[in-house]
Amino acid sequence: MAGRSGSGAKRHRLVMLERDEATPERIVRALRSHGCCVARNLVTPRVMGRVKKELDPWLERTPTGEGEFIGRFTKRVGGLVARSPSVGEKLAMHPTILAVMDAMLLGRCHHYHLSPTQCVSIGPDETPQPLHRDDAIYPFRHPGEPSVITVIWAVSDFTAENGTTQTVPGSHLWDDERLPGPGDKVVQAEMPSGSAIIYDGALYHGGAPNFTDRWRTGIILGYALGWLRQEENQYLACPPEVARTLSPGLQKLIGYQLHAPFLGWYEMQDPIYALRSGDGSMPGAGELLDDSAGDSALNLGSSIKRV
Ligand SMILES: O=C(O)CCC(=O)C(=O)O
Ligand SMILES: [Fe+2]
Repeated sequence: MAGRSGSGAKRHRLVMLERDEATPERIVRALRSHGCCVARNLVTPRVMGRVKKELDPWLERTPTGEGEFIGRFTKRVGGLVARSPSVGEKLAMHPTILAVMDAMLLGRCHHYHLSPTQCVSIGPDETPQPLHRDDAIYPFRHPGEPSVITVIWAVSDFTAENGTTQTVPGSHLWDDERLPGPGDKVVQAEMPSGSAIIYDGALYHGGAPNFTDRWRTGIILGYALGWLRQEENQYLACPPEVARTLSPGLQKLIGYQLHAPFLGWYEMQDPIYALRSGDGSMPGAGELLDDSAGDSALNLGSSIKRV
């Protein structure tokens, strides 16, 4: 595909934008060219302070994991929309982030949805996480149009010493055979608390080793095409009784929304029905076909691996 077929002579980099420069247009340009972009200080210390307060009790009661990929000195807490109102309403629904997702994902779906939500707290002595692609959970060939865009929010400062996310700029353009090697430039996403790194799910990246005696805490929020299965099961993480308390936009973002023409129905209704009903009455089947579905340009055939 033109523009995504190789690294060429271009020097790839991790684009860093200050809050006032971090317009959706500039972030999208960086994502298309380099696969990654840092928006510094995108939310205020007050917002991140609230996020931290809501998540600390969950981190305290969560043990470290056990595995090369997930780490042995790293804590991971999911279900963040249910567990932290500020993560849902202030980070997942951040207007700049949503505008970026509109531009990056709406060409191939009628709406996108939140896929994984995970707080990742990397402890002292943690070793590097293997470099990987977040979109490897889906059987698409690379290079191709993005199916996943990930945002990692810095709750604590991210530094070169404490395990910041590391990236291989330009690697979103690589094919499926090429893997990161010694000749590839790995760039650390150093950024203060309240910043976010946004990257194409095809970009090679991973958590870095933590050489300090403090925890590095970040929040992964992935957004995926609305017709793909979400990485984290949002209906278990956020069942109707919890989802009912969220704003309508966030309810839709986590998946309580029909994808045209009729994907994801419940009782033959748009799944938002599950949040609005509750008196025990049965609905008649609804006519779910959406007229706009006919013109959807979901041109998938050549980009899906044979399965
Ligand atoms: O914590 C990080 O910096 C990266 C984590 C990550 O990429 C992952 O777990 O998929
Ligand atoms: Fe990742």
